[in-house]
Amino acid sequence: MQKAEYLDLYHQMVLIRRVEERSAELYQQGKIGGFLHLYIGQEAVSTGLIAARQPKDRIITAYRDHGVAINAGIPAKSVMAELLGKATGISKGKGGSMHMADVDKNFWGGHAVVGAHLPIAAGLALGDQYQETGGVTICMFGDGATNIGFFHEALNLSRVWDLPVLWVTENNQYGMGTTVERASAVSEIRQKAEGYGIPNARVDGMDLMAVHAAAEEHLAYIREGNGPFFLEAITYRFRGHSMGDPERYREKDEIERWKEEDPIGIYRKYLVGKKISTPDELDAIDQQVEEETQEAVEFAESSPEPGPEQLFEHIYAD
Ligand SMILES: Cc1ncc(C[n+]2csc(CCOP(=O)(O)OP(=O)(O)O)c2C)c(N)n1
Ligand SMILES: [Mg+2]
Repeated sequence: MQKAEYLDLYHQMVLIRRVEERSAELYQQGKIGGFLHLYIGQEAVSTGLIAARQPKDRIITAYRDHGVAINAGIPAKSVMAELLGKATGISKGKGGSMHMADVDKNFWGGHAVVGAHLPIAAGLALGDQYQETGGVTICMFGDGATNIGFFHEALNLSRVWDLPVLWVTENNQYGMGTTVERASAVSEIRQKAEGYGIPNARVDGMDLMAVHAAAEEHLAYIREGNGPFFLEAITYRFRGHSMGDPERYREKDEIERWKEEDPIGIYRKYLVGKKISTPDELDAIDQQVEEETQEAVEFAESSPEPGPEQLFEHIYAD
């Protein structure tokens, strides 16, 4: 990668972090309705994956999707406006936190029902295979989603039909307040791919460069026509499951230990250690992100809400 690309990835991770910190404040002020699931702590996973994709590769994820939207190239102001339910939002203010999407950027959402987007990913990949586009579908989902029937149906078919899908489980150790060990028969989630004959690997999801290298390798493998690959990214969410989670299921010490592995901190050290950048240069990016986030908040707050006539728009395809 060129220096500008390294810095762009830093910019993306810091932007996700700041946009989400600000959205947590706006939520507490009652300006965001519904659920709000923050990606803070997990930024390196989608940043690394999406940096390795080609524009023809599709992305689909669950409800922890604000960061994924930013990585997919959706401007912070469109994400923020969507969070506030404004007409200028990426889903015209009718999707909200869990339903960010932009097909022009090959970002297929944002899905609220746990595991439900995995069969959709298989369908997208089937379309690409049929039309010989050479595109790969990158499908991200939580550890909890791997206990759901959809997961097993989708993985099975992806092998039967050798679909071009990169399955990525973000093992953040919990499904809401339940530890992986309490809900999953195997705690090394990638083992579940073995049952469907899908090659698999684990990666440190706090290390952007490790995720990026893994994504490049596995996307190339899939593109060669080998069928699906399964990647387990080991990660952690620093905030509650969603806003208002009392977090009685985990110790403060555990959160603090994981914060020492902050993906942004690790990447800063990498950039400075490898002499790709300097602390001053990175601080300047932090400042730029601060301004960009402030502009996004102002844009969202001053945007109009969708009118009542919008209730009947975008329900059926023409
Ligand atoms: C089918 C279904 N069952 C239950 C829920 C409620 N629910 C929302 S998030 C969640 C936990 C999912 O955990 P995981 O897949 O690990 O994702 P994470 O929140 O950790 O990113 C549950 C059970 C839901 N949205 N859909
Ligand atoms: Mg989880």
